[in-house]
Amino acid sequence: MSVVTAATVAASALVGCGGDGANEMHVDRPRVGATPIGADAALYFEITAPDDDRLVAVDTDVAQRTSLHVTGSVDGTMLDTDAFELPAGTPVRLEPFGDHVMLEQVGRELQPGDEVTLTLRFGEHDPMTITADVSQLYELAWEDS
Ligand SMILES: [Cu+2]
Repeated sequence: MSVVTAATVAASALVGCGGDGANEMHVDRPRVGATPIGADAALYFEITAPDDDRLVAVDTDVAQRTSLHVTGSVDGTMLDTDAFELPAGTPVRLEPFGDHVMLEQVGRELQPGDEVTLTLRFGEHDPMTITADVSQLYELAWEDS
């Protein structure tokens, strides 16, 4: 009896480890604000890292360059940062009036309903390609979650 029990426990443990992408970066609701050609667009999402990591860069064809920005709490000034820290298992939210990725001088108008492809680059994890929905500015907040 005890042998059967041990085997059952071992099988359950294997299923628990293998499922649900435990080693994967998880990105929720990537979205970009609608922006006229030549202007700067903000990218927001929520990201959860499987292990301690940092987001160090974002690549995309739609912008001349990208920056990681933190928004100062006093006057709303946007400041460059080298990376966003991603503590293991902790959702990190980029959102209006907070941290965000700036897509600078977009090469085409970004209209609601468009999609933008981006590659996230990390300190440790492999690069990850995501697709962000272009949304009206008033749709960018997290109020529905
Ligand atoms: Cu910015």
